[in-house]
Amino acid sequence: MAGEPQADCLFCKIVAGDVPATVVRESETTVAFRDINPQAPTHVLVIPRAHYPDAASLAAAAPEVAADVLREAGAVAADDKVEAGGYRIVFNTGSGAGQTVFHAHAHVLGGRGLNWPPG
Ligand code: DGP
Repeated sequence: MAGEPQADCLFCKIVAGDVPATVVRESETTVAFRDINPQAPTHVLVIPRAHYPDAASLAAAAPEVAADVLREAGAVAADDKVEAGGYRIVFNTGSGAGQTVFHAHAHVLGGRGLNWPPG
């Protein structure tokens, strides 16, 4: 069921503390941690504590939590002091777009020049 922890979900395991991660921020509804394979000097994932498979399903089921994810993404950029240089918030949605973990997450990327369009 949407929102319920999934036994086979890596990010649910990070939320539960069963898989270690470098957590940089926590809120009542979200956890932010550094990506294991960083693509920029700042590369942090912000996830809802509850399980939703992607950003669209999160926004449909729990729009207030989707807003929390965005607010925390901005806070990560401020904490890492990458606001001034510009940063990117990315939600890969679907395997064709590069989504590999099907627990909604925002990538926060910054600290280097970011090209457009992305690859
Ligand atoms: P995506 O491809 O958009 O689904 O992004 C998933 C990201 O998750 C990818 O950038 C790598 C990251 N990732 C995968 N496994 C782990 C892990 O065990 N720990 C951490 N911190 N990040 C992970």
